[in-house]
Amino acid sequence: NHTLTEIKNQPASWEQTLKIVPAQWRAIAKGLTLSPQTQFLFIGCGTSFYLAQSASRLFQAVTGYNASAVPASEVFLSDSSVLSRKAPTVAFAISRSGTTSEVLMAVNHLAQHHRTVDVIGVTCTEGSTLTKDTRNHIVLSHAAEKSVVMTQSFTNMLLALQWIAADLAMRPDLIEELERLPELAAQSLTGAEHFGKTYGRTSDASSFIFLGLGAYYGLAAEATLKLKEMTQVPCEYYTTLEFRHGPISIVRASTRVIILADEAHASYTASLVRDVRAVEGQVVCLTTQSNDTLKAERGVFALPDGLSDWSRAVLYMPALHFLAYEKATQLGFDPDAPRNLSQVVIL
Ligand code: F1P
Repeated sequence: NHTLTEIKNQPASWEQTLKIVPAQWRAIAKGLTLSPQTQFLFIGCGTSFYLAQSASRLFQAVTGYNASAVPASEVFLSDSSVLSRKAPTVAFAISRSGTTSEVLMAVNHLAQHHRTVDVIGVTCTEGSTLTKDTRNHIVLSHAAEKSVVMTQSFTNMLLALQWIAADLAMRPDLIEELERLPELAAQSLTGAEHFGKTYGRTSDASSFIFLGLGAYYGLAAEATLKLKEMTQVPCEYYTTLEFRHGPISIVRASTRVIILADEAHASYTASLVRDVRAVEGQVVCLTTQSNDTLKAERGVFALPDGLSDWSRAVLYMPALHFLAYEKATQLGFDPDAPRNLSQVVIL
């Protein structure tokens, strides 16, 4: 069972990522010239696009550089709406396989039509086309997967990009927080699996909504994609408070709303929890142990305390991976063989 093994391997693979990324990044950083106008662009497809979304928000929040994310295809299909010819650009091209067509097409488009853009590949596959087509790349071979669905590759590539952001921002305090993640993930893994069993295997929910804001929006999107890939149950994601503006109309008693709750906005989250309950929806928050505002709302899965909202991001994912895995098991699907999917999509 590859998927389960890869979900459980995250504490160990995160540790390895934190060991190898500093040297890889420093070699790249030496050749980069950044100005206050530099903008960072994150591109990818599928899971790697959601990773790009989350990474761009984490990047801008801590470095102050303008950062954005687009699906890789838009770099060559909607070039002028994506790239500014006025601002110097550094692009991170993200792909586990390093062979997804749109990512390679975007990288080649940049090389031909935007020669001043510095492109940095981020992949789990040494020797892939992406590593051949980019002079600079971050390679996390230990986070590669046998499973079609991406689990540890997502969190490891995100963690690598967070480390890079913290380094660029000269924030040793955040680097220290990131270095605590493997141990915190190991300690909370049993709890994360229990979360998956409770809300995936034992619960009768037949549709799911994932909510997150800021950098957590990309995580909510990825949680949705995992569940969709492994189970095909109806599932959607929204940025947290937007859910009230229309989508809440789809909530029924069989709908499970899962909120990736940050510490900073607990009172807003608590009021949303009450709104969902008022329309008979089932709701659970993923938040920290000491979040008393949300604890009072019941239905809380407690993540370890002591980290900033910024550093905690990847810690939400194992519980959401287990949820998708356990729901697939409940419905009799093989999580290793998702319907209609293959490891790589080639155009
Ligand atoms: C991206 C991706 C996956 C998805 C599917 C096809 O792959 O879209 O997110 O699960 O299996 O490929 P990659 O570019 O990161 O290798």
